Amino acid sequence: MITLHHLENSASIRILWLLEETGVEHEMVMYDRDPATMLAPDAFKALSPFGTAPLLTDGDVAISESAAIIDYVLDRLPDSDLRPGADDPLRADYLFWFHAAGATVQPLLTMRFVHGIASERAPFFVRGVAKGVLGAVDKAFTGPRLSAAFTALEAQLTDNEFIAGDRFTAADIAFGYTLYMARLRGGLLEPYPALSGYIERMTQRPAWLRALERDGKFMGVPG
Ligand SMILES: N[C@@H](CCC(=O)N[C@@H](CS)C(=O)NCC(=O)O)C(=O)O
Repeated sequence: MITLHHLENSASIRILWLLEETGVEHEMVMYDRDPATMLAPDAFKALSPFGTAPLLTDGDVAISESAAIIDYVLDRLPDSDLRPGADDPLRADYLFWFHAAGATVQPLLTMRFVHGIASERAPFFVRGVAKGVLGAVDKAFTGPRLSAAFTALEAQLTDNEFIAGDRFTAADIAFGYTLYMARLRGGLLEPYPALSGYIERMTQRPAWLRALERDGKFMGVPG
């Protein structure tokens, strides 16, 4: 039996959403973050190869990394159309966007978020310097790359209802969470109407709403 070890306020919500979209049988165990560090608790870290969420176990298997878990779950569902196959016209777009979410856009957002916290928490006598250095990193690297990604996504979602084209795929699950967080933290999607509309549509999907309900407190949303 698959078990989702579900860390509060984390990318684990992606996997809960996937499990709700697919109806794959599973159990869920909830973990709160360590209140002092806001990291995963030791009991969770002991199970996870990198100590991070999402984490899924299946007998002796313990697998983390969102994209790996999505593939692991979809391997059990050969008839699912959530992962366009080799001959599917959506294949190339699917592969690109599915991997872009976790490999490029999410790390950029995380970097920006962590730099923001680092600036705020720096000792007051170096705070100005920290803000200056991290602000320069954002201006030269993180910001332009995020803008390029959001501009490409905006074009894709102006022409298509879903990330990979005309149907819902696992690329929407990968990006849906990432864009949800981009909207939540700092209103980054405001200049992008197609992206904003897209995330509105994604968050009305019954499976997303069921995932939120089961989580019960994701980013302050009551279940
Ligand atoms: N690339 C990884 C990112 C994993 C990651 O950074 N997870 C965060 C939550 S979104 C985490 O586990 N934080 C708690 C910790 O590091 O202890 C994935 O998508 O699975």
